[in-house]
Amino acid sequence: MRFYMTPGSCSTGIHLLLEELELVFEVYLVDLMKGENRTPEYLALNPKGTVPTLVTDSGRILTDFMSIAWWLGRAFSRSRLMPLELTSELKALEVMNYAVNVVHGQGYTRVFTPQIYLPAGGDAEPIIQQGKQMVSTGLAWLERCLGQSEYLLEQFSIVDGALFYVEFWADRIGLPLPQACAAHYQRMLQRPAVRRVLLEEGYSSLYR
Ligand SMILES: N[C@@H](CCC(=O)N[C@@H](CS)C(=O)NCC(=O)O)C(=O)O
Repeated sequence: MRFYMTPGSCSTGIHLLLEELELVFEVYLVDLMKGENRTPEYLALNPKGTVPTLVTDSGRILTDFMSIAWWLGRAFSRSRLMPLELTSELKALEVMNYAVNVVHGQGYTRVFTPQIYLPAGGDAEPIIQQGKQMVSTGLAWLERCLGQSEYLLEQFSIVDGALFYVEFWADRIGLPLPQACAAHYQRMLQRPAVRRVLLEEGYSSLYR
């Protein structure tokens, strides 16, 4: 398996699922700052120019967080990272979609890349603030989904990978996490696979 990732990006959520599943995979680092996601070679693999990308052992190319997470859950179902019955499956889709496409895709994208929402030379600050507001609203909804539970579904699952990375980014930019998300984030940080991933990706400061 070949895994294309950027440390500290949304691919961290997939990286931790790969580690939780104890899979053997080769890592290919994609430096977004250097535009390595826009090279002809990378675009031939993933025309969207995004990370994560996963190339399975059978050569299937997966290029989207939810599809990769879903495939991992299904392909390695004995590890039980995948919801088993319809109600949990629907919750998994709803929560993952919201974390990935709303909190990340609409909120954090404004915080990290405000320029894509602005005419050249425009003031980035209002866009960043709007993004932070969207993230906070989104996290409040995710907190309601968590309720009093340790994980989003009955047990740790692929969905926690998505929630983790939007919590991790809030921590990185100093945005307060709602109480249940803060507890979930801490719980995730203590998981051996998550710890391994964060140390590998250069975040040892989280464990000091
Ligand atoms: N919806 C995509 C979003 C992936 C995404 O936006 N990844 C970011 C890194 S967190 C990226 O590759 N950005 C580079 C770009 O869009 O040019 C997914 O689920 O994988």
